[in-house]
Amino acid sequence: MQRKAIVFGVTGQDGSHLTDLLLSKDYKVVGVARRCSVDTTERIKDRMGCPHFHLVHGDITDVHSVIGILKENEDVDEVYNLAAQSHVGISFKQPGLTWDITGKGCLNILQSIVDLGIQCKFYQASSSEMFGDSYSVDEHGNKYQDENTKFLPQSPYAIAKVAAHYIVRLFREAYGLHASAGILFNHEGERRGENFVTRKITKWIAGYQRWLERFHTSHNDAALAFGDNEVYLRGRLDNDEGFEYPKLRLGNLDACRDWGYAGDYVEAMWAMLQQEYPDDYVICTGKTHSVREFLDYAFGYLGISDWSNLVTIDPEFYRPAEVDYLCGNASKAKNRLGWVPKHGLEELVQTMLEHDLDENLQNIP
Ligand code: NAP
Ligand code: G4F
Repeated sequence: MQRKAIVFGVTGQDGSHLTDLLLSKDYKVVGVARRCSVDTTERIKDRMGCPHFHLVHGDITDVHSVIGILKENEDVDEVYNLAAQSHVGISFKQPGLTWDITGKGCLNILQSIVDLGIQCKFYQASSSEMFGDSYSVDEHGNKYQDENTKFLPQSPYAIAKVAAHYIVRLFREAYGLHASAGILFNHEGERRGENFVTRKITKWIAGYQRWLERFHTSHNDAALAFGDNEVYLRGRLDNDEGFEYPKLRLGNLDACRDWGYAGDYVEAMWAMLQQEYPDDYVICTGKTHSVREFLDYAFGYLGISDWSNLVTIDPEFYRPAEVDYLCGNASKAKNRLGWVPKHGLEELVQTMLEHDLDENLQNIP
C-alpha cells in the first residue's frame, strides 16, 4: 500500500530534498507551507503538479493549524518536522520567535499526534548546534561530538533545539511514540538559503565572475584595483555605473564546521524512521574545516589563491556567542542505519559553484 508522509518545512532546503526522496520511493507527500505574501515554493516548483504531492497551508506555532492538518491525514505513516527559524545569527535578534517555532512548534506537533491518537512515526530535525562549546576527545586527542557528548548550547536557536530534542525523548519514553531525532551537522548544497555562509560565498563568487566577464577582464588583470569596500576598474569615473563590485562581507572566518551535502542527509532522516525502534543519531562527514578553508576551496575553484583583497570583515556578521568547533562522529548511523555520506567538501563546493555560475549565466538579460 502507498505510504503517506507529512513534511513540515517543505519549502526549505531539506524539505525539498526529502520530498524528492519520498516521491522517488512512491510515497504520497503532504507538504506544509506557511502563508506568505510572496511565493516561497521555488525549491519545490517542479513537484507542484505531481499527483502524489499535495501542498497545504499551516504554521507549527498555531496548534489549531497543526491539529487540522493531522486530522485531515489520520492515515499518515511518517511525520517529519523540518520547520524552524533555522538561522543561528538571526535567533539572537528574534529569540522569542525562534523559541515559538523551533522549540514549541515541535511540542505542538507531538502533543497533537498523541491527543489525536495517530499511529505514525515521527522525525525531529535536531542540530549539532546543540553541542555548542562542548566536545568529547578520542584516544589520539582529537575533538569530536557524538550521541554521548553533552549539550552546551550557545544561542537561542540551539536552546530551542535542545528543548525540542528533549521533548522528543520524553514523548518516546512517556507515550511509546516512534519518535527519532537526527542530530545533523551542517549540510549545504545548491538549494541552501542565501544567508548561510557557504551559499553566501558561492553566490558572491558567481556574481564576481559574471562582473569580470561583463568587462572582459579577469581577476589578475592590472586594470583591477581594490578599495576598502569594493573592487573597481581603474581609470573609470567614480560615478560610472557598474564599474565597482562590492566586496564579500563576512564575520568570523575561524569557526570550524563539519559540512556535508543536504541530499545525502535526507536519506539518513528516512532511514531512521524505517528502524524497528526509535533513537537519536548523529549525521555528519567526520571532517571539519574553517570558514577560511571553505573560502580557499571556493576561490581556488576559479584559480584565485589569494582572496584577501576580495573579502572584508564586517562586525555585523559576528555573533554575541560563537560555536568554534564542530566535528561529528557518525559511527552509530553507519553501524545501525548503514548510512555514510556520499559527498566530500571539495565536491560540495564544486556543485554549489557550478550551480550558481550557471544560474548567473541564465539570468543575463
Ligand atoms: P530552512 O531552509 O531554513 O527551512 C526551514 C523551513 O521551515 C522552511 O520551509 C520554512 O518556511 C519553515 N518554517 C519556518 N517557520 C515555520 C512555521 N512557523 N510553520 C511552518 N513552517 C515554518 O532550513 P533547512 O536547512 O532546510 O533545515 C531543515 C531543518 O533542519 C530545520 O529545522 C533546521 O533547524 C534543521 N537543521 C538544519 C541543518 C543544516 O545544516 N541545514 C543542520 C541541523 C539541523 P519558509 O519557506 O516560509 O521560511
Ligand atoms: O552558515 P552558518 O550561518 O551556519 P551555522 O551557524 O553553523 O548554523 C547552520 O548549521 C546548524 C548545524 O550545525 C543548523 F542547525 C542551523 O540551522 C544552520 O543550518 O554559519 C557558519 C559559521 C558560523 O561560525 C558563523 O559565525 O560561519 C560563520 N560566519 C562568518 N561569516 C558567517 C558569516 N555566517 C553567516 N551566516 N554569514 C556570514 O557572513
